[in-house]
Amino acid sequence: MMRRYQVRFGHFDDARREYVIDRPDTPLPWINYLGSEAYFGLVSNTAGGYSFYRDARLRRLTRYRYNNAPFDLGGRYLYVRDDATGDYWTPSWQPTQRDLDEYECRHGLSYTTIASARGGIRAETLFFVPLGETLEVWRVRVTNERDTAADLSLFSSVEFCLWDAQDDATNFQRNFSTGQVEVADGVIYHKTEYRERRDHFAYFACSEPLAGFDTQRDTFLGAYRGWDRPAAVERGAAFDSVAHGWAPMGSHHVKLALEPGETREVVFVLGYAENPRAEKFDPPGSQTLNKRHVRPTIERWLRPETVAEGFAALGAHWERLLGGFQVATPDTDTDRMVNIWNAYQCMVTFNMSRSASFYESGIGRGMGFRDSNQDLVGFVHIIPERARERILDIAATQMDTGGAYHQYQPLTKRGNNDIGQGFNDDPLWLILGVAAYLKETGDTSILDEPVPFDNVPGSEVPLYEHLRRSLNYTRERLGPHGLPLIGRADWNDCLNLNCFSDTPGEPFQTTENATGGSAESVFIAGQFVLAAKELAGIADLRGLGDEAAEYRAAAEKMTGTVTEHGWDGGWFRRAYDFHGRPVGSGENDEGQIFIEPQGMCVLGGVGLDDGLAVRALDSVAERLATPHGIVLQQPAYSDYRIELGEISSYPPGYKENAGIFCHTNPWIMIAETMVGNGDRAFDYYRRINPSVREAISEVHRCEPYVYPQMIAGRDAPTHGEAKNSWLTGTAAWNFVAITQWILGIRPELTGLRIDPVLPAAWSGFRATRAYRGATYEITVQKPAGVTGRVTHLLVDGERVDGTLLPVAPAGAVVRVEAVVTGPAD
Ligand code: BGC
Ligand code: IFM
Repeated sequence: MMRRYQVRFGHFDDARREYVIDRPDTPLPWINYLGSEAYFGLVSNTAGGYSFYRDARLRRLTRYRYNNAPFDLGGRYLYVRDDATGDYWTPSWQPTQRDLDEYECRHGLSYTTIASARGGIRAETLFFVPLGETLEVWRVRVTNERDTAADLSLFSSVEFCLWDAQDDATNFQRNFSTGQVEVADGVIYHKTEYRERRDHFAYFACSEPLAGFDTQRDTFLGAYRGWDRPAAVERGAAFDSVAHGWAPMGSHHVKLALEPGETREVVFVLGYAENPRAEKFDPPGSQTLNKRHVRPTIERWLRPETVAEGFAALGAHWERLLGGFQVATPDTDTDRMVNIWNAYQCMVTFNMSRSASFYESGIGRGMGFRDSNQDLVGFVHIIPERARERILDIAATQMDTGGAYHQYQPLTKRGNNDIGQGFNDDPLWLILGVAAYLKETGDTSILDEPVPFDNVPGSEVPLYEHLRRSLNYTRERLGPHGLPLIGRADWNDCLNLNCFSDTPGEPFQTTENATGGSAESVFIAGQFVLAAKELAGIADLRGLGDEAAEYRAAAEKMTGTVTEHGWDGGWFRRAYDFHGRPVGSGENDEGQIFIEPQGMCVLGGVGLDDGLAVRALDSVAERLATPHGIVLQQPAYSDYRIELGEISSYPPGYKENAGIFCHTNPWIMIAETMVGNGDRAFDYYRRINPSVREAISEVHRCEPYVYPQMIAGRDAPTHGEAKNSWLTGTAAWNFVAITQWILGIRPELTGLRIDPVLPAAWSGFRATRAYRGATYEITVQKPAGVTGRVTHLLVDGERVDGTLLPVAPAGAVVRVEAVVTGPAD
């Protein structure tokens, strides 16, 4: 299939909450995620992708090859063979790429279907992970649409990863000899390392009697062959191979004789199991797998009724999750992102942090301290109890100094030092994450939960004490201007300002000098002001009035410092480098203005009273905004500069060097609402909204249903091209920007506020919002052309002055009407 030039590669089916891809050769693999609790998988529109249990690095079930072409190669491939002619193909198009007469992939909420037809044989596969299970189901329906009978073969295939994906990708000399499988009653068990330190295995089962199986990849494929022409499929018979070392895989061969018009359903189940230590061997001392306890699960999920019920339960689950917040605005792109895709992406980022996508390897990173706190800001209203658990997990990795590991491993929940420590913004995000949780739930009991430092038993203190230490961490680390020390970096991982060297041209950076260096961050200053005010509100809730006043005073003082040393005349400076020179200043030849402090300082309230905020935001509009979104800084660095670090290592227009780093854009949207500019806020919102950008899919190239981390900036030859889709804080922050600030439905510590800042052209909107057990049916009216704010609410017909809703009893359904009044635009 040669690619035709075209703008779109599919369409949204909002009623079914699906994105429908109608040709397989999308500009890049367009993917989806399976699973939402412990067992996860990635699946592309051509069935590429892999699966893991809890931890993409330590419990990888199926193998993925990094930097492959295309980059989703390796997957859940099914092969259909017409046994009369020997013609064979993959209904997912990849990897055989044989022409298909029809093709349709539907990515839905935690499931994907791929349907296609060739030569009168239709195959439709549904992939999903049932709730509460550690397995995935593939339900394949094969239909003979010919007017003659068809003798077909169906082959499944997965390649097993040898569990620790890092080791699997590097330690071949060992791993070529460790692979072990067992085939019993038609089920393929992958049990490599079952005998040693771990006690787990994978199973791959099929609902039909088998004509054969394979478990050794190179037998199945044949020598010098790839997944596009496996020998077993080509000859129409499996080899019944049993892997001893090399590359264990799983393949079932099923024969299907279909009458004209007949459909057969075949179910495959791929799962993960652990044995209690005592039952490891069966009988004790032998090397036979104890598989008794998984047989009932396997048998249950191979039954079509169980699959149908499990899939219906998944749909009901998502209906419950999303039903608590739905909006109807004049803008379809807004509605579908808020109601479906943005919320869904928040859930995926919450589960994955930045670990596993087609841009993140799953072996490079665990859960980010900073990232995971921000992810829950967008997700907390969907499953507050999981947000609670996450907060406690994150806080338990914090040091008693208030400092943080930058990342922790999801399986062990222990901090890892892969990237190191000393990102000085990290601790403050914990305050912001906890504040978001409290605003949503009102559950102050979390503050008294005993939480250890660095997971050391016996070191437990109430969570509230962790928050105090987070704030103090910044206060104890101020630089020459009284601004917070940046450490290794702040939110911008690539701004490494303590990168100094005794030898010109030689980078020299150790954790010690990086954290102890003297470079300062105006971004952290803004974040500190925000966090100190949040913590003051939390202290008030605990009746600690004096402490709250002290935090407010600290916020005030830092505001003064920012105004004195962080203001450049038209915008907020970004930082001071190790040598005390400003970064993000008109004094610089490049990198004169950065987006992050303009957003974060205004979010903290800096500049709202004295007009600095408005001036900073005007500078953003003039210097940083492009039709594809707002770039991170300007002018881009044209060369590497040792005193700035990694940021200057990117070519101009990419990533942190003046790319459109989407995560930062919603901070500006929020800031614009704070100064009352709904038109600008919403305009910025639409510039990076993936649904809006669907119309330019051949430029944007990434999935049109989720946010990417980055869109190439104006200095890049590929301006407008997206990269790093899915795992980005953009998801959470855009959700917050549109729902809490533009639509203005904003949880606060004392209740829900309704304070929209809308585009002038809108004539209002409606929303349903579940909040602390009650449901609010909200109508906001606004004459088109008017700008302004809501001054009072009608709550079940009763007037309430201001914009804060009284908290209703759990179970209540409350009608809220709000009218925007103000000047004509
Ligand atoms: C940035 C990368 C950077 C990495 C270093 C990421 O968040 O986007 O550009 O190399 O962090 O930690
Ligand atoms: O802030 C970081 C984030 O933690 C990971 N992705 C890139 C961002 C900016 O550097």
